[in-house]
Amino acid sequence: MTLIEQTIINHQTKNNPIWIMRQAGRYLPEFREIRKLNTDFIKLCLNESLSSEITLQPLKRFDLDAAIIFSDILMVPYGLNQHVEFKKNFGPILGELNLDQILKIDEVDFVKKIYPVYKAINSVSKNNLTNGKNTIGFVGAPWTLLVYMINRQSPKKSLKKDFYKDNFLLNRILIILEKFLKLHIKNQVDNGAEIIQIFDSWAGLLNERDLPNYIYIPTLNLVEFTKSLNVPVICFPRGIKNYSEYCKIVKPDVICIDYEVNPKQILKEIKIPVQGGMDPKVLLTDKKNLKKEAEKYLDIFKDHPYIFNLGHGVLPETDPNMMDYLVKLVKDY
Ligand code: 1CP
Repeated sequence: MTLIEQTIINHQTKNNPIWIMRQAGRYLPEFREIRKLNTDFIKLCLNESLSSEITLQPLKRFDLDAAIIFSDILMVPYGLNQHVEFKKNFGPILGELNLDQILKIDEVDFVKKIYPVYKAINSVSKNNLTNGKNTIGFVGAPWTLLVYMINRQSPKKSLKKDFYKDNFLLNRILIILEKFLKLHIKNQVDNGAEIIQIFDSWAGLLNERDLPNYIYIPTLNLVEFTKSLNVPVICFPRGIKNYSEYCKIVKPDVICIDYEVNPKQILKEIKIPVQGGMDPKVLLTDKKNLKKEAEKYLDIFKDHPYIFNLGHGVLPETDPNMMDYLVKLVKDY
C-alpha cells in the first residue's frame, strides 16, 4: 500500500504523504521549455508523450507521493465540442455553447477527441518513477465546468449578469456533464488512475440555497460512482463556507481545504482525512517562514490522517528550491 492509501484507507497519521496541486507546471524551467515550443495548450495536453513527460518532471526532482496527470478540467468541454483556447495573460476562452450540438455527441466521439489523455495516464502509471506512488486522475466538478461553459471565461470575482437566465439550459448541461464526467472518470481509472480528485474551484460563487442543486447532488453522484469503481475520491470545494455539511452530504474519502479555511476549525469538525491548506504564497517568502507555516499544518493534523498539499495551485513565480525544501521538510517531520 502506498503512503497516500495508508492515510486514506487505514487512517495512518505517522508519515504525511505529500503532493502538490499544479506540481507539473510553470514554476519548473523544464516545463517552460516544452511550453515555449508548444503554444497551443490543448494540443500539448493531447500530446501523449509530452504530457507524460511533463507529469513526471516534478517526480524526477522531488520525493512526491503522487503524480497528477498533466491535463486540464476544460478538456471535458473540449471533448463536448465547445471551442476552448488559452490566451496568454488572460486564461481560458470558450466558444459559443450550442445545446443541440452537444446533445448529438455520443460517448465514442467524446473518448476519441481526448483519447491521448488516457494513453498518457496509462504510460505514467506504468513508469518506474511512479512505483510505490499513486497516479492521480481528476475532473472538474459539474458546477465549476458549468461556470466555464456558460460564462465562457474565468469568472474571477463574479459571474456574467445573465448567467442564471436560462434555467433549462443550466440544468440540461448539468445532466450532460454528469454523464460525461462519469465516463471520463471511468476511462482514467481503467488506464491506471488510482485516486480521483474533483476540483470545484468556483464552489465559493454559489448562494447557500443553490448548493444542493448545483453542487451537492451532482458531486455526490460522481463521488458514489467513483467509489463504485473501488477508487478513493478527494473533493476540493474551494471557497465554500460549511465544510462539515459538505462532507456529510457529498461523502468524499478526503476533503481538500483551501488557504482561507481555518485548519483548527476543520480538525474539530471533520472526521475524514484532510488534504492541503497552506497558502501557496508562503513558498514565495523564505525558508524560515516556510518551515513555520508548513509545521503549523503538520502540528495541527499530527493525530489526524493528513495529506500535505497547498490550499491552491503552486504559483508560477515559485523557486523550485523552495519546493525541494518543503518536500524534504514534510518527509523529515
Ligand atoms: O502554461 C500555461 O499557461 C498553462 C497553465 C495551466 C496548467 C499548467 C493551465 C491553464 N492548466 C494547467 C494544468 C492543470 N490544470 C492541471 C495539471 C496537473 C497539476 O496539477 O499539475 C490541473 C489539475 C488543472 C486543473 C484546473 N484547470 C483547474 C482546477 C484547479 C484550480 O486551479 O482551481 C482550473 C480552474 C483549470 C482551468 C484553467 N486551466 C488553465 C488556466 C489558466 C485555468 C483558469 C484558471 C482561472 O479561471 O483563473
